[in-house]
Amino acid sequence: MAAQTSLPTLIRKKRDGERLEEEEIQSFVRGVTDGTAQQGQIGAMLMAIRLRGMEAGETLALTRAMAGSGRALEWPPAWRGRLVDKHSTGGVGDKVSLALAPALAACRCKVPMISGRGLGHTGGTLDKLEAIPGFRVTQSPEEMQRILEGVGCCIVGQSEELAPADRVLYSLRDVTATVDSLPLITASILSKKAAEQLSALVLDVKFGSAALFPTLESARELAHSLVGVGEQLGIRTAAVLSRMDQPLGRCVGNSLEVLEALECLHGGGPPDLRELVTTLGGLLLWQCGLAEDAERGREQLGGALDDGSALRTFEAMLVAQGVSPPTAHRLCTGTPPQRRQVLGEARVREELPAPGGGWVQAVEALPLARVLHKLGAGRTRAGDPLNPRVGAELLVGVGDHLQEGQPWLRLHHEGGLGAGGRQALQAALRLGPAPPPAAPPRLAQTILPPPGTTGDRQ
Ligand code: IUR
Repeated sequence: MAAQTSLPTLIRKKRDGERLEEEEIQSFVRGVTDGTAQQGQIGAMLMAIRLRGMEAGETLALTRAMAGSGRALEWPPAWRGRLVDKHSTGGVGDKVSLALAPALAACRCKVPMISGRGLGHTGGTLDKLEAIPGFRVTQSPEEMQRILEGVGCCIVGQSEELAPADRVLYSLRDVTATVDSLPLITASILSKKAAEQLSALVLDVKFGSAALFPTLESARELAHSLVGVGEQLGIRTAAVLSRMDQPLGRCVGNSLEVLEALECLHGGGPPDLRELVTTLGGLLLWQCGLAEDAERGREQLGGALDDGSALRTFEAMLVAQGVSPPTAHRLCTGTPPQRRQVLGEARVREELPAPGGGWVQAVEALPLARVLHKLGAGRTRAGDPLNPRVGAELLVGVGDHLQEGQPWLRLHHEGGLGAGGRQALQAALRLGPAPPPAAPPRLAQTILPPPGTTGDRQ
């Protein structure tokens, strides 16, 4: 019987390129969850999957088994069809969730958003929110339900009980060079979303020099895998392929990104941020049947940013998650200096002069993020502390003209930016003798499931 097949036999089977049966995958995940599988065995299986790949049916079975390894969230039946979430594969300056979750809630969705922390050069939504004094990312499922009843959205960390097999596999992938595996990424992301019992999900799959996947083609392959498996799980799933060579918006660093998300929640902020927020939200409103199509959904979402309802929802979410009402109110409705005062500022603010004159061709996200990381904005290992006040504001955009010596970047730090850091930052600014050609759009493509494929269309 497959269920009794020993782990070495399963590993050998995958190693030799054979297809694993559903029960065999379940048996592997059971071993991962109950601790009977040895770390070496898990690592070997991960590498076999990384090298041999998985068919769509195997990936679906792995996702289901991982989702079933822990508790599933439960929601009142009246919310069916309106439970939504967004997942991003990680970028620089990505503060989309902070504006998107409350804007969706203001449009009558229920948003139990489960987010992550930053690692390496990419930022994490939980770290951004923790820049706000008092904000608590740890909430029990019961607390989440209470917040969704009163406010409509919450943004929380992954609890121990949700898809525990993913926690084990993800930490081992990091140390076994098996992170970049399509079936493993798909199962990891979607197992948590399946346990969230969502109606609809939108994925922001990033590509480019500062993304997990460098090319559009590789990101598209992941998006198709995610959309296909998501639909098989009964979640209406769509993906947007978005470029990640340059930071999203003008600010990078946790406190600065909160401030920029607030600008978006006030109906302003950088156009690329608003475009991504409204596109992702518009797709979700359409998938839920709350908008006739994605374009109307986008307008509706934009309306919630413009009329103050998304901002009021954000303020209510902050209070529900531990921020004192006066602090939340001051942050959301105060003047820009009052908002900055709530979050506090780094000791040093330093403007970098352009090393020469010319037209801005690009500002590269990866070197910028790496320098900020060294200055304390990011973490190298899970659990490392970080300084939310460290960050950078771009003072120019692509297509602007700069004179030599004109400031192009304002850095916020606590000291310690040496000559090497300054040099690395200057290299992030690419200048040319003529205006750049029209930039390719940040949003390259939307991937939708073929019509009529979702199992559960309530
Ligand atoms: N985020 C996840 O939740 N899982 C993954 O495998 C990756 C990002 I890569």
